[in-house]
Amino acid sequence: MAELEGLEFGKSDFVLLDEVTMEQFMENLKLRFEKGRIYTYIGEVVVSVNPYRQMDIYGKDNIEAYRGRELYENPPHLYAVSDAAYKAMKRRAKDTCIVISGESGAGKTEASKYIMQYIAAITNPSQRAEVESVKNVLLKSNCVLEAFGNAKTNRNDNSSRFGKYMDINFNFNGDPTGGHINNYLLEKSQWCSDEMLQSFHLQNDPAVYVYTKEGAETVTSNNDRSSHKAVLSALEVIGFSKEEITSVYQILATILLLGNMQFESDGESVNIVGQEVVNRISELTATDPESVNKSLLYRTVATGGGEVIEKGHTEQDACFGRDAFAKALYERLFGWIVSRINSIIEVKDYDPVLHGKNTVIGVLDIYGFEIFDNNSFEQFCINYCNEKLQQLFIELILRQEQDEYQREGITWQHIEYFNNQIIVDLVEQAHKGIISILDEACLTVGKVTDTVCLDSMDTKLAQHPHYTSRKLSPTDKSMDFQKHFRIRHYAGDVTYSVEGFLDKNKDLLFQDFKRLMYNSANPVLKEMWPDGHLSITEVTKRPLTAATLFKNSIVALVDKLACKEPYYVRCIKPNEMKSPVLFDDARCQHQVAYLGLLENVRVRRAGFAYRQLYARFLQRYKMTCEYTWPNHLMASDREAVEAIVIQHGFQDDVAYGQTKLFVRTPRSLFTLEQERNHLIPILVTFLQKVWRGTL
Ligand code: AD9
Ligand code: MG
Repeated sequence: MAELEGLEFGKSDFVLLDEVTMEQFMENLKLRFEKGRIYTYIGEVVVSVNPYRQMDIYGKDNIEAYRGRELYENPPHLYAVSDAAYKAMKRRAKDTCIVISGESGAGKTEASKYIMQYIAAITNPSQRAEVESVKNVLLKSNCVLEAFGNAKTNRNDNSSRFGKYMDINFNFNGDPTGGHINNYLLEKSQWCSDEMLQSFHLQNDPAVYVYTKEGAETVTSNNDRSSHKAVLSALEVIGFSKEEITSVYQILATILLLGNMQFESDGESVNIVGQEVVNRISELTATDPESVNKSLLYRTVATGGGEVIEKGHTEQDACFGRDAFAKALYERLFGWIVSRINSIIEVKDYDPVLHGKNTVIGVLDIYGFEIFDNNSFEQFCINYCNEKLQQLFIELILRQEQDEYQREGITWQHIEYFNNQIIVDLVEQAHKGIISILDEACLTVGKVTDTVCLDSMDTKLAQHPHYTSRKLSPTDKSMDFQKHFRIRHYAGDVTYSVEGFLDKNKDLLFQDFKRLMYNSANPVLKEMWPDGHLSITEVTKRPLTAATLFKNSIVALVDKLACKEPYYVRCIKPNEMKSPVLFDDARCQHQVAYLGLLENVRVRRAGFAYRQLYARFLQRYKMTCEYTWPNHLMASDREAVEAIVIQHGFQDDVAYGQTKLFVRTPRSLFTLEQERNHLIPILVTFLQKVWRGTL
């Protein structure tokens, strides 16, 4: 429970609301936002509202104020949960994780940066060089990943187009020794947009673009030179070699050239407009021009009889192949950068006998639930991911509560909550789930269209309470026949358009491109395309689809998180205008609803809203009771705490655990806090007089 800052700032913990209603929740959230209090707790969960302005709450003094303190001792802050996660890790040798969720532009990435900065600031007090270098690399990796993985979208000027989970490893001293990054790439189909290219500071204009071997400077625009320099220096600090950095820019330049490449057809054959571009690409990728030309205009296919032939592209095929190639280049580059960073920051030579247990804090910054006017495959994946995380959230929060009651010997009252397993199953179940149906359609030989796939879903899922479509609900005109299906997500109904689902789910890159890259004389490039050595007849007939790969990575992520002690940051976006003063009630209420925050408060309150170690409780409230101030003479702290509780008349509202006092309703504590707030100035005046000798 957070320190009360005075009621004019609203309640610093939603658990303190008089009644848990949406009205009261929203009123408190809005009041706090308007008063510049962007963080509020629900127990140990931080609810954060994006302020859209620089707040003076992240400085050195702030870090010091939170360092080593308990949650309720200071106003709610990311630093407080970071410290809680760090303390749990250090004192109890627990692996912990901080899960940051919320929609695009809600402030997740900013939050993850503040958390990392806090952890960096409070560790390695003795400034050991090797630890400093690990910290530096961890922080710099953020800059690189942002440069390559972020783009300006209409919802966020600096939108992360990938989910990121970063483990930070610590030694027994509590100092970082290394880390590991997992990325959850998703928007393959949106990569290489103009914004994307600009975001890594290249000009998408062939007229200005001339690549020279001297370096990458020539591919940057003047405006972006400083941030480009920051990325370049970050790459160097992390430990990328000169050759590697050059290769990165060569690949980016190739993507640019592909973006501007055009084809022409004379009715018989298709050609690339201007051979110069082919030469440049071959130079940049260290491949021979003839092979570049060929992979762009032909594809190798195996006939039924096992014969291998070269089939000329139509103009449409060629455009399609070129785009798939550019996207794949980008995707592999990003994946390679992440794995290079991982190999550099991986904990090496750690001997648990010598160095003690190696503990971990994980930080997850991942796309939140998305509902757009037009929802496609990407939203389907994102929302599935959020279903999985929501399930984990409920499970862990409830499990943690139950564990603690059990440990402390307190009778626990079971709380009903909506178990979204049924929706998770709808998406991921083997054979019957949407992903399975989709995969089956993708692997079927012959012409299977998105509509055929929808039909198949309609047949198999007709009875599912969380699935519907126009065919299954013919009167619902908000959906079109043969186009839409709807999932009743825990966060609300989302109508998906099935158009493009199959294409986005398949690996559409012709093997010829993979071979081309594999045959590159540049070892860095070659390393990114290990599957390029396969000939067309060896290529696996059933490659894993995008949805299945994504599912596997999310399942692995959830497994990782489930064995850690979780801390949560729930981010809310106050408005669509990026305005620091506008609190859009409807938009905020919607987010509160789908993040399940009310449910969270209820769960928290249904058990015991507040629990505290006897000694800590005493320290904070001993001034409110004559038997405990300034010191008590009782046999134990527990008895002293009982005296306080009885003096304030809420003995029916508490339970005494082995080591902690549990308080059921926040009101009791509220009285205590008020009493304390009332007494502090009196005590301060009193003490000042004592010191001055005027008493
Ligand atoms: V996305 O899913 O990656 O599109 P995020 O990550 O949730 O999204 P981000 O952290 O990038 O959002 O925040 C968006 C913008 O809001 C930032 O660029 C800042 O301008 C602004 N922001 C967010 N949090 C803060 C903050 N604590 N203080 C000041 C903030 N500005
Ligand atoms: Mg982000």
